[in-house]
Amino acid sequence: MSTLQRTDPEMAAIIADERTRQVETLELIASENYASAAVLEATGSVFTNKYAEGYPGKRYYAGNQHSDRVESLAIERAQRLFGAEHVNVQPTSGAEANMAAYFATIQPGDTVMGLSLDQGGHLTHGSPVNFSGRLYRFIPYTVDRESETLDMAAIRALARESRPKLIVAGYTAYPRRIDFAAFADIARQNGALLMADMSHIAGLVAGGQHASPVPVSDLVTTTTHKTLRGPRGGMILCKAELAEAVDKAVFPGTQGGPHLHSIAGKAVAFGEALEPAFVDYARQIVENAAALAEALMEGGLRLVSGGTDNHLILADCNSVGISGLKAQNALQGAGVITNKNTIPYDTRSPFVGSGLRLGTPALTSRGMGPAEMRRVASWIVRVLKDPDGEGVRESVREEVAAFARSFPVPGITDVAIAMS
Ligand code: DSN
Repeated sequence: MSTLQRTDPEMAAIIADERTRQVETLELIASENYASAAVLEATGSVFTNKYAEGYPGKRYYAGNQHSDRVESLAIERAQRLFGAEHVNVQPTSGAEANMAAYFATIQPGDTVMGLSLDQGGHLTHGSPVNFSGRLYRFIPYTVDRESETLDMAAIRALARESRPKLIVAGYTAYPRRIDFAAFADIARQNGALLMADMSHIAGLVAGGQHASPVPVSDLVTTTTHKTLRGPRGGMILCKAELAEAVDKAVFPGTQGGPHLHSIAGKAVAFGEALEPAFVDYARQIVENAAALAEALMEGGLRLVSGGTDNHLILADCNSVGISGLKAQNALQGAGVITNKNTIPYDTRSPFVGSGLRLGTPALTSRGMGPAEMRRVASWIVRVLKDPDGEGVRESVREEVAAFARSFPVPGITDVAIAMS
């Protein structure tokens, strides 16, 4: 029996249920993944006990000799992984990283350009209900109505007209490659700084499957838990001249004590991403997304922009006559976990949405390939074509659970969890 089972059986049971759910369902949420057993171990370590306000060598409390080693190792590995001049590994999330990046570079009221949330941006890219939209004057850019891809000429014209101090490039529901070099040129020509938010594609960048924003951006923010497969958390990479401003904006500007246990997990994940095998993993994510996209289109689903170049797919559920919400819920009933999403120029509310976002990082972490993606697509199409059919849902759920159980889950079924 584990310590938790003995001391808090109620919580132990909830965690066991979640572990079973993660093993028996197919995880297709594009921003989720399975951290390795090593990442989980470091994240659950005794560093959860330590306060370490400040930075390596300059802490406000005593007893930080090992904290300094943890944070320095994370920084050094992140610098090597992404070729960054300076890295701050303390942001506790992507939103915190973005807040600190803004605090380091712009003032309240300044003009910023970002893709709006309903077109595939992020809350912290200027949504009116978020601090970003409340503090700064965000001018949203959009994707082209026909191609549903970023129109760099239109973005260039908008920058010329609106003269932003900062341009944000990086998205949560954009299935195509991002031309960071073109964004950098637009920023330079218009006297703006470029901030890339590579949260979704950080693992693809690390694995050489997407052009890196690091060399051409003034600063880059990211989460560490999506394609990068680390613990929940954020990070900022920047040019040397922004180092001091970024560090001050993180601490004491927006955060207190760093989460050293998460930073330990980040260091382990960066170490894993530095291994040659991570290139194969990143390549497999992209190949799997392409295979899934093709099979979904053959099954009659329209995909936003007509396909994918990265780890994610945005399906237009209008093509099968239902909303994104209905699709998400029907698939959940069949053990296929996705999320509803708006599509560009959506006419439905964000809570309902016309889109369904699907990603391959988590299934790829379980060792699946294109053949498995085609099976997954056939289950998705079966359910979406009969979303009210309980019989279909039931039989797909049984097939999915048996199929899912036959693929190991990193950090769950590849380790002996102390259960007895
Ligand atoms: N929630 C993340 C996503 O799903 O893309 C963004 O913060």
